[in-house]
Amino acid sequence: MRVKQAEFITGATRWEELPVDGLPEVAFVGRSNVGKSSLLNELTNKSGLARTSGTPGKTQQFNYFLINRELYFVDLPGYGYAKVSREQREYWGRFIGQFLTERVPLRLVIHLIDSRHPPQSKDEDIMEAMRGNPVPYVIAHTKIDKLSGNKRVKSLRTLEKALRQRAMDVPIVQTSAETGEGKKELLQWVGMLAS
Ligand SMILES: Nc1nc2c(ncn2[C@@H]2O[C@H](COP(=O)(O)OP(=O)(O)OP(=O)(O)O)[C@@H](O)[C@H]2O)c(=O)[nH]1
Ligand SMILES: [Mg+2]
Repeated sequence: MRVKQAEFITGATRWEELPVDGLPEVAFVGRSNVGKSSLLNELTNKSGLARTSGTPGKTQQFNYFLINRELYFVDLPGYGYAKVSREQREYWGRFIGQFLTERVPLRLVIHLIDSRHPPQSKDEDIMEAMRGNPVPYVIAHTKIDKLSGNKRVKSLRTLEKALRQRAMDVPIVQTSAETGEGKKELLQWVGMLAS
């Protein structure tokens, strides 16, 4: 698919605030600072659309962006960031868990995992939430521009192993918001599964 138009619609902090128009939704989920907002900007060709930051914990809402007037990209708050208050973390943890399992218009979950590290326990929580979940699930292995040759292959193998241990067969796309690597492939998944 090609993104011709992208605009911010709303930021929700409670379930009651989520849109009720029923348009298909693509969720960007992952640990704080993994690059969710940056990847969303890259996919929409709009560098300032979603706010990004070097400081984790930037996104504190479910931010809805309407794409081509036909579906939403939803930029989720990062989970697992220690410096956000414990209540706040638990709140988002529950909200995200409920969203992944109960949100009716959800058509695709893009789980971002930092390619420089093996999956962390919070990543494994998301994998578990998606195991047996009928909603299509794709992993974006982010910041791949920071790895070269051998390290790229190694990190991919580590992730594949974590999935195999759960008997999960999940497409993995290596992405970079810096170089645009993986953009086309990820948008193909969106086009195929969500629109
Ligand atoms: N080198 C490199 N840096 C990236 C990439 N994607 C994001 N970053 C950097 O990583 C930091 C975090 O990016 P964000 O997009 O704000 O991350 P986020 O997942 O939205 O973070 P929260 O909203 O806090 O959960 C920023 O400093 C980005 O510039 C990438 O593909 N390559
Ligand atoms: Mg963000």
